[in-house]
Amino acid sequence: MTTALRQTIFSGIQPSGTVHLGNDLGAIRNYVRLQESHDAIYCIVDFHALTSTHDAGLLRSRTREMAASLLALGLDPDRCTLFVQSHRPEHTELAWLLATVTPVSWLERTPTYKEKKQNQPDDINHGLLTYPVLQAADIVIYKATQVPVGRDQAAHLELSREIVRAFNNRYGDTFPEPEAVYTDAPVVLGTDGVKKMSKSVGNTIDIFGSPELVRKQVMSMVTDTQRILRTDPGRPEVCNVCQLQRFFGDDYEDLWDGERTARTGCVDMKRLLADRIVAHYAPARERYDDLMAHPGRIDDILAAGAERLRPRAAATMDDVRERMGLR
Ligand code: AQP
Repeated sequence: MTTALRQTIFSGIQPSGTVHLGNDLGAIRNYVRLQESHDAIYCIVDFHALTSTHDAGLLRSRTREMAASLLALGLDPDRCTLFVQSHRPEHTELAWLLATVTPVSWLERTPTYKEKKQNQPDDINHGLLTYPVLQAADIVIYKATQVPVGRDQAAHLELSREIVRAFNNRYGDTFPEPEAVYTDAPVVLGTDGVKKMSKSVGNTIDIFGSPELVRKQVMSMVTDTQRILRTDPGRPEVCNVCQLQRFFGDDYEDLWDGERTARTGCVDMKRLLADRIVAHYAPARERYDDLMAHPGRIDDILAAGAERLRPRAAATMDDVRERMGLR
């Protein structure tokens, strides 16, 4: 793998066990695409997950499951580096150093922090507040310039850029300002058709779930709420099922036409979408099952990824410690 002339990209994903359609269409598709052209580094962010997952066994198994999911969806350890955040502890050291240039007010205004405060009122731990600082450290420790993410991460990315600016202002030009890279589905709506597809909302389509589960989730999707009768014309622009058809076949315009003219009904469209999603992810599901039957293979890939990054993380930390007077 020639990385010298390639731009570095970095993205992290939480070890939440199940990958949903929003993760794939909003981010993972870009991970797979960009590993061909970039020095691509992908990280399973278990330190971040500790802000809401407190069961050690669960975190361990979810970390492996997330690795298997990413590999099954197309990440190739010969084309990218896949590793686990806690296997490169330099991330947390850098996060502390970046925290010293980050005003608390920047963190308190982060939308995800405000959301989490509402979602887990009994567990507003310090990690939730400083999450974006660790995220900035994850990205800049490898001097990544681009970050493939869904649009829900836009505020965090902007904060990473501000933190980089603050650090560079104080200690001299050290880190590039990272930019977000979006897919053509930067925000995938959930089955409720209103909120972003999200595990904590419970509106997901679980792409590695059983075909029965995927069908059930798709059939529960809210469509065009103004289309009451089967004979009413549909509005594909506002129907989430129609929107998702764009990613599973080349005939979506034809399908949309069927909706507009009431040639097809919402139930027909949902059945078709469910069949297509199940068929599309069937090969990945098989690869996932195969990987999970050989956990040693997954662990070896993750260990090799962390090891490959050791000299890069060390070089950045040497430079940063020098600049900050820690020698
Ligand atoms: N609905 C979405 N549309 C587009 N992109 C999305 N991403 C997540 N949901 C959508 C992107 O997927 C990547 C991994 O995100 P994460 O680690 O934050 O994943 P998550 O925990 O699975 O996201 P959830 O479901 O929204 O988690 P909760 O509910 O726990 O907060 C990121 O690039 C993200 O933008």
